[in-house]
Amino acid sequence: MIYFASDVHLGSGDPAAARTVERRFLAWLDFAARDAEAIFLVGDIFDFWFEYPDKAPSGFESTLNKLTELTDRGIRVVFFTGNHDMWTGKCLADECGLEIHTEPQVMELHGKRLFIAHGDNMQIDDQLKLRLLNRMFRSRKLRWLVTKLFPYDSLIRLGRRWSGHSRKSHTKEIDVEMTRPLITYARNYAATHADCPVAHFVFGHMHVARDYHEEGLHTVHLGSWDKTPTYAVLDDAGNLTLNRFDE
Ligand SMILES: [Mn+2]
Repeated sequence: MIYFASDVHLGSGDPAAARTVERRFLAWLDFAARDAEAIFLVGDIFDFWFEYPDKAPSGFESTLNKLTELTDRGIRVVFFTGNHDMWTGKCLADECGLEIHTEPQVMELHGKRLFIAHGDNMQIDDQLKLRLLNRMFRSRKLRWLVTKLFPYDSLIRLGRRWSGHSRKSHTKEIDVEMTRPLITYARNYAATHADCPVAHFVFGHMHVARDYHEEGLHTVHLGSWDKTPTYAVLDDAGNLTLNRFDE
């Protein structure tokens, strides 16, 4: 079995809320690990993650220990960066053993082709501001400069404030229609890659759980974890389903 989750946003909200979500996520990792060959974390697992060359954010020790335990046991854990946690470094990759991807990937899993992406940098060709932000956030030079200009603690403080603000401005109007640009993206992708068809598209980012089917297209949108945790599972026959996690 292969499991998928996104948008856990660990560390967001007040400490009690953050602890509840982390406890839930740890319970889900244990649940998935019972029969998982692989666990895909499809972006925004952390509400704000920024690694300096020699320093990683504190407060996520339970999660990091659990992820390390899983990779030590031989479970493949694949981490797609989201717009809140794209600044990964050796802590997640080397110490926890995660396989990191910063771009959408097409992978063959259980005999099916899957297109997997967080979903934050897609269908934005006509949105100049988002395109600029996307380039800025992904710039290696700028990241290097930030680590020189800002002491670690002040960057983390700033980042957490930005994350909270960004999330609030997004959660106001959550509705299922927000998945439409990603469905359009998938439809276009399918039309231009008819020679090697994708069986399932997996996206996060919109914080709406949706299992969408139309003729020749299947997209799964992983929801956020603040209220109703959802995850997807790919069974050995290559069927992908969206589920709700009840502890
Ligand atoms: Mn998110």
